[in-house]
Amino acid sequence: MKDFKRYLITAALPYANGPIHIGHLAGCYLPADIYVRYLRAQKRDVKFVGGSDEHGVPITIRAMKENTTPQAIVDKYHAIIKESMQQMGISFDIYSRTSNQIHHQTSQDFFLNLYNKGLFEEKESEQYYDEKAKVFLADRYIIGTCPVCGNPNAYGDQCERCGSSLSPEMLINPRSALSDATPVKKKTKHWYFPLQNYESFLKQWILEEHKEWKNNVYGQCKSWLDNGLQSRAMTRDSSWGIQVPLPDAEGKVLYVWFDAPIGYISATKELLDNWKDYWQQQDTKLIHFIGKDNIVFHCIIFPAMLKAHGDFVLPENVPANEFLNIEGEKVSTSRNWAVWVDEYVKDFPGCEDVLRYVLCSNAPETKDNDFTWKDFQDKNNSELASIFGNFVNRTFVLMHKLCNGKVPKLHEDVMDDLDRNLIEEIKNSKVKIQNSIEEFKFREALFEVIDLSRKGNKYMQEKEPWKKTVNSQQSTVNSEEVEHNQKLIDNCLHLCLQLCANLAILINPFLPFTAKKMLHMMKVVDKMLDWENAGSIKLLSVGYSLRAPEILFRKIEDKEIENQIQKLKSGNPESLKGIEETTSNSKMQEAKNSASEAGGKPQIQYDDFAKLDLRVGKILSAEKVEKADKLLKLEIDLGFEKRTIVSGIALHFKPEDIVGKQVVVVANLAPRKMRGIESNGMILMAENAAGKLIFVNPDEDTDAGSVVS
Ligand code: B3M
Ligand code: ZN
Repeated sequence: MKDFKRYLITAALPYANGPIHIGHLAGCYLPADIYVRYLRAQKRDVKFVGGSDEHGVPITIRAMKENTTPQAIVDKYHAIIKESMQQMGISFDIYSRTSNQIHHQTSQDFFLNLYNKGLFEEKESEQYYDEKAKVFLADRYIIGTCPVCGNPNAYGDQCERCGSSLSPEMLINPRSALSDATPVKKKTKHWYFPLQNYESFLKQWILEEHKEWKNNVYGQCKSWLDNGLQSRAMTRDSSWGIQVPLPDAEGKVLYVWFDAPIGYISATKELLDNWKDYWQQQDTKLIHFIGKDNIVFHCIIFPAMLKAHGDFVLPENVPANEFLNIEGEKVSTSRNWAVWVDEYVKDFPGCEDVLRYVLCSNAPETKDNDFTWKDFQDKNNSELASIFGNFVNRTFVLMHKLCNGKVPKLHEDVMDDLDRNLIEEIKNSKVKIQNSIEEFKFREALFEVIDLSRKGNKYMQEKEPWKKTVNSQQSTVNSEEVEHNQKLIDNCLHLCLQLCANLAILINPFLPFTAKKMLHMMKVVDKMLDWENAGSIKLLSVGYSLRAPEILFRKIEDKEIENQIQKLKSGNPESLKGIEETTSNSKMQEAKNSASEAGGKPQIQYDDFAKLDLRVGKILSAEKVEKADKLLKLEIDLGFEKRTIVSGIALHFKPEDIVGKQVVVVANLAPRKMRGIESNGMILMAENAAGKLIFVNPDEDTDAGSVVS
């Protein structure tokens, strides 16, 4: 095994086009953070870098939707994301952003390095252009009818309903997702990176030299390499991004996947004067934590770029996770089927570690996994609170009750097998946990920590120190017996306290806030958490007085869980957060799974439909709702009465533009309060593939109140 002197850990740069959700945490931020905290506790030389990815089409689309500039979008979401990371304890040494000058410079230098070596192919091609929006359109932003299944909202690269791979030419009635204009062909020049030239290097490096990579990662790489690589354009036509640093490149920017991974280098430069040690010394262990949709970029394209440049180390491992589903369904930001981190921390203050625990113990390490609120509650109540928290709490309570609040002695003369076994378990657990973490098996490692606390509970239950107290008033008790019993109590609580100290060290990478609380209770300094201390039963000195216990994990009530499920299912427009991450599916060719997204709700009976009272209405007035940038308050004429309806469409329409429009209204929807306004019904909207909203209304002017059936 190679001897590494320093570690450089990266976690994927999230697009600053929306807040992060728990899928992001489970995918890469949490595992990266656990690993880094473990390495720090091991006193290894480690740097953890990350930042926001602020370029690319997702940002420009979002800006168009919110009717603002890309810069305003990235400023807003970078701040939100950065705060969420901090709140969840993701302990980056630097969380930077790709709009920083240093990153622009670093990326341009990188590009020029390859350019000057003559490594790019310059090619002219015809690409689709939106004359209304004045932009070239990526395939994904061309929508039309699928020639195979007739889906009217198929993308230019793929139909999400039938799974066919498409090209824009194949679409019937193609239109721009941005403006609805019919795309036209226009000539444009770009710089292509011939990945095929790196095929044999990649095959050797990954398929031969990195057989230890996780199966899901290795398998994906193998299939890319087996299928053969091709040249890829590393530039785009756009006004947002990093200028191509060449004289004849007006209006051209670097492809976002060219510049984003270089962001890891720029962030390290920003952090350290000696950044080159981390990027250019062969004894650096570089590890990229990412989600599975980023594998090809981190294992194939970026390493080929690094190789072509020649000055940099290659990643030693890329432990990508699979996806986290929610309540059995894929995360969908456009449908708001997601649990947002910024909302979680507001809804569950002080429970950051609970989320860390649930996401880690359920992490999609080898396959897609499911997050459910019920499971969240169970894991908190019956594992964290009832096992781990309970053990620590009992230990402290009994120590105060039976040992004057001080660490009691360990009396060798009365030690028995139970005591010796527990000491063994403490030592063994450390080794198991350590091995699992080193292999990126964080679920397994966390399970071991909880299991050790379970063993603590069992030990205490068998020892029953509370039964050993004797009432000294009792005349029958002789002093020898009292002394003996006190020794047994001492031994039990001595070992339980040492176990608590061990648990603090072992849980620290996973649940750092909890470890901190435990340090406070034990009145010890951070240094105690050094990994080398784990396994020892000499962490707390005899006679040292400790604080009263704090509750580490409160119970989570049914009501809280019901509220979350309700919030999720209502698709609450107030929290309509994002547009779909548009790239991952096409990258992954995963469309087969998404039939349900494309219209696969379960079948209903006519009676179900007949329950709806659908009416034609007319918008009489519309105004913005204060402090809710997504809501409009509408007055709607339903013929037989006027209604107030609050609708989450404010980002899509100006109030003055929609007055007088006819709409279809669900007239018998139970009233609901939003921002203090009672909403009586709902208007129907269609959403196109790019997330643009379109009114559903009758073909010709129709009397208000007309029944729709
Ligand atoms: N922003 C894509 C994503 O969030 C991208 C990752 C960049 S890592 C260099 O899936
Ligand atoms: Zn289709």
